[in-house]
Order: sequence, then structure tokens, then C-alpha cells
Amino acid sequence: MSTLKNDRFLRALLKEPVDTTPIWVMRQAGRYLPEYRASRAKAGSFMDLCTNPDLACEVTMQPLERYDLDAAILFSDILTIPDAMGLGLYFAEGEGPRFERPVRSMAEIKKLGVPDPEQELRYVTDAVRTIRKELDGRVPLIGFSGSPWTLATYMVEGGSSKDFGKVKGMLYSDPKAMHMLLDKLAESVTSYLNAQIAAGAQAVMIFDTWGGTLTQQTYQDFSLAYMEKIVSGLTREADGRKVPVTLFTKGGAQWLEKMAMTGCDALGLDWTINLDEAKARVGDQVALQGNMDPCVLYSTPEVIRETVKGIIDRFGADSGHVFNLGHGIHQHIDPENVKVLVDAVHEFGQRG
Ligand code: 1CP
Repeated sequence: MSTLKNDRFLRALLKEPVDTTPIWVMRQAGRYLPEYRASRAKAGSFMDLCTNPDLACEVTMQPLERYDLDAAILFSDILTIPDAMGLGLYFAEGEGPRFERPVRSMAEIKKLGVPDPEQELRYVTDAVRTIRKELDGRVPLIGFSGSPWTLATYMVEGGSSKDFGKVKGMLYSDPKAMHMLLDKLAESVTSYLNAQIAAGAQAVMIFDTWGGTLTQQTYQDFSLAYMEKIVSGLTREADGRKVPVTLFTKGGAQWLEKMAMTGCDALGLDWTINLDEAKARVGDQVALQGNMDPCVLYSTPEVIRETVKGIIDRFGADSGHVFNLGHGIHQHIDPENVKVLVDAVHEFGQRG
């Protein structure tokens, strides 16, 4: 394996000294880029992009050609695991993800198997290997998965949801079934992430996009407990380097202390908390990733630069900050504004 030419992202996640603040952008390869839309049209569908390692590699590299980003993220989706479990993922045009066979009962959950990542999800590990080769040590590659709870929301609801009535209904009416589902998902996510690490992912992130819809107690029991189990089962070193683990619960600012106790290396933050407060609460245990409101990118270069400076100043000069948005980048922003963002982070993040 080649040595890394730019490792400031990995260093910041481990709170080691950096020359400037590293940045990557959640959903950095995606629909706001015209070249992504062209690749997708050529491939046919979103899943055709994901399941073809060469095309997945092509779109992973696209944002790196335009911007001075400090990490690449595997082009894939969190819903590959439920798809591999046999739920039949498809994307209805303009409607987001859907499952042909959602799971709604203990009997259906009992039938679910744990996918073998080198079999049913081979296209993902092949994509990781292809991307690592193409990156040739330029920046590290991030692997990822959804959290068990977040995956369960899609599996039970059958797609995206506004109120999570079905999945939370199951949680309250049949907690045993929910725990069985989450257990199978935790096992699946652990082996999936370990397979990505074995294939070459140099850091991993767990997206708990819908953990913030839970109560204090149900978050602890039905989301965090399973993420903790995953963290304790992950390979934490590869090629003589630590493989940092980041947990991101959207809407999870009230639970940072509990999240930091899972043994992860970093927490992803949405925009509802200031970085200085988050750092005062958990900064001695974990690095922090975030947290600009993605909607700032609808604004002007002046406002973007000012906001970036404000966020960097709040964190201060220590290491342990990876700049990112507080959630995925929107489809309709001007790609030129992402250049302004990335360059501003490197400019204002410089250490003396
Ligand atoms: O081209 C298209 O129309 C598909 C849009 C799209 C893209 C670009 C989807 C469908 N997934 C992705 C890629 C993706 N998804 C990545 C790629 C790497 C990158 O960051 O560049 C990642 C990390 C994800 C993760 C993901 N998928 C999450 C977790 C993070 C988050 O944004 O909260 C979730 C919840 C999904 C489900 C999903 N897949 C796609 C959509 C539109 C959604 C969200 C649906 C919803 O809001 O419920």
C-alpha cells in the first residue's frame, strides 16, 4: 500500500497535530455536480452506479477533481445492507428509496439472514479496492454504513418516513422483535465495515440519521447500544495505522457524552450545537466533525467565508476538528460555492 500524501483528515480524527483544518463534505459526490448527473444518466440508475465498481470509483473521484478535499468517501448507500438481506431496494423516480418487501413482524425478522460482505456485497468491497488504487495515496478513503436503528426505519417503513409511525410502533408494541432486528443489523454492519476496512477503507463512519427521532431512553436502548456493540467489534488498525471511527446521530446533540463513551474516535455534529460547547463537553475524549448548516451554501461567498471563520474560531487552534456540513449537501446549490467553502476552511484553519 502506498503511503498517504495528505493525512490531515486521519490526524485530526485522532487529535494529532495538523497544518490546517481538514474538510470533506457529506454527500460530496452527488446530484449538485453536473458530472455526477451525467455519470448517473450514463449508468441508467443510482443502483447501477453503486453496483459497478468502475462507475462508483468514477463518481467518488469527481468532487476531488474539482476541490481540494482532504478525504474521499466510498460512493455507495446505507441501504445496500437491507437490499442484501433480500428486501428488494428500488428508487422510484423523484421519490427516494423504497423496499419491495418491508419487514413488519417477528416472523419476517426471524427469516432475515446476515449478509456475507464478500458475497452479496462484493460490489462494495470491489469498489473500495478500485478506489484505493485510483486514489494512489492522495487522500484517505472513508467507508461507511447506516446505524442499525436508521436501517431499521427504512426496512420497517418500506422507505423514507415523516413520522416513523410503523417502526416506532413496532418498537413500543413488540420490543423483542425490534431487538432481534437490531441485533441482526448490528452483526451485519460490523462484518460489512470490517470488510470495507480489509478492502482498504482508512476510516469509517456510522450514519445514525434518524436516531434523533427517539426519546432519551429509546435512543440509548435501540440506537446507541447497537452502535456501541459495532464499535467494539470493529478492526481498529490496518496497514500499521489506526482506523478512526466516527458516529453521527443527526439531532443527537443532547447525547454527546453518551456517544463519546462508546469508544469511538470522533462524533459528527449537525448544526444545532456550537462547536465550543460540544468541545467543552466531550472534546477531551473525541474529535469533532462538522458542523455548518448546508443551507449556508445557498448564500454568497462572503457569507460562506464568514461562517467558516466563525466555526473554526469557535473550535480554536487545537487539533481534533474535521470541517464538514451538519448534514448532506443539497442538490440545488452552486458548485462554485463548494470551492469557496473548501478553500476558506484551509485558509482560516491554518495553524501558526
Ligand atoms: O442520484 C440519486 O438520485 C441518488 C441520490 C443518492 C446519493 C447520491 C442516494 C439515494 N444515496 C446517495 C449516496 C450516498 N448516500 C452516500 C455517498 C457518499 C457521499 O457522501 O458522497 C452516502 C454516504 C449516503 C448515505 C445515506 N443514504 C444516508 C445517511 C446519510 C444522510 O444523508 O443522512 C441515508 C439516510 C441514505 C438513504 C438515502 N439514499 C438515497 C436518498 C435520497 C436517501 C435519503 C432518503 C431519505 O431522506 O429518507
